[in-house]
Amino acid sequence: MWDYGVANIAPSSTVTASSRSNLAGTVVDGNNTGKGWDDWVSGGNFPKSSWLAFSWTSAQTAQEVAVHTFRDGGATWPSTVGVQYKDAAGAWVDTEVSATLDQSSEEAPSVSLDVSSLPATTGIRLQLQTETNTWQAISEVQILGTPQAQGNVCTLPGSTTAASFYQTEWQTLPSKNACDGNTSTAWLTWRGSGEYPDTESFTLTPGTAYDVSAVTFTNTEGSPQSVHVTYRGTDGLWHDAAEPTAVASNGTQTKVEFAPVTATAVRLTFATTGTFLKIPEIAVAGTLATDPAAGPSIESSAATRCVAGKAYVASSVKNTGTGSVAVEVTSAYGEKSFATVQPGATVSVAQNSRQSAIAAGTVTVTATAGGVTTQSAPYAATTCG
Ligand SMILES: [Ca+2]
Ligand SMILES: [Ca+2]
Repeated sequence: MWDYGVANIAPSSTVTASSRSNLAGTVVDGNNTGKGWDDWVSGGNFPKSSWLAFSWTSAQTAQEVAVHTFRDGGATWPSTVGVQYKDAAGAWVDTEVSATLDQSSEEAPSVSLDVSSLPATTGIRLQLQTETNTWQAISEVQILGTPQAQGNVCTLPGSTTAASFYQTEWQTLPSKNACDGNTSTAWLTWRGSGEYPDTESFTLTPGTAYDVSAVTFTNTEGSPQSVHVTYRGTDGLWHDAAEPTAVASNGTQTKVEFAPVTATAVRLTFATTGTFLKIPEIAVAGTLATDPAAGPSIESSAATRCVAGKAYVASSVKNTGTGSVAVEVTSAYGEKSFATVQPGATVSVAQNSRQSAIAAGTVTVTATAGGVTTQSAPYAATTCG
């Protein structure tokens, strides 16, 4: 089951730490169990208080922070983890959100912090406090947040990239350079050996599902022959998005457009027989995918009223979504169906109990449009006459 509309936005943040900054990146490398960052210092006097901070260039809406600690020969994890966020002025603000970790655990604990009460923010900082005289070790931090609704999926928070190869002889020009919004940095597959494989690939993983419809890039060096765009669907399998397309001459944009596909990853496989490629930016146009199994959006209510001394249950259902829905209203006094309720429209039904007094109850409302939404609308007891 794919988790629609939620992505780990921690890997797209800039991670900083109170100490041992060179290890900070290991808490967002996707490895939840390996040795990551710690606040170890020499001399045996360990910090009782350390922090890890995650910053983004635009405000993010976070729902949950998962902290995976690491057992480094003993209970090398915090006693408590507290959450701060960055306000609009850039100051760190304390919150009530914190977790206590079991110091007697045999296994390194993982904790989940509910941060859904926090405002949208450009930064989240974890305050790590320990009561023991040892270092604090964190394997990984995942921050589940709401991804951006649409745009260039390549540069959106939550997206990560990988490549079959990048020019590593000087530790530079990795695949992420093609998704940093900066045309002066590039992904390069040049090899000093001059021996080139027949293909090089670039894989974009957004962290959630996007409806993707176009890929554009401009090659600047080497002479890749073609590009084949494939995607990983919500079924976990790879499919063709488009037929292989010739790469335009250097300096000219190549654009591959196709009918929208719901993708959890997008891969560009370049034919590079005898050559390499250099691409400053790859743009992947996408819109956040919605769960097709989710039911339609409705609002329902019920109340009682008296007509000629008899109690009626009056129900109304509003279609608050963007497509038409079928609605069924069922109470103890009958049922009523509406085959088509247009977006924004409200339908009402009054069901006669044929009694002067009725007890409190509920009306069941079912709306169907692909998926099914069921709501219960309560009404109070009433006496007429
Ligand atoms: Ca890690
Ligand atoms: Ca770039």
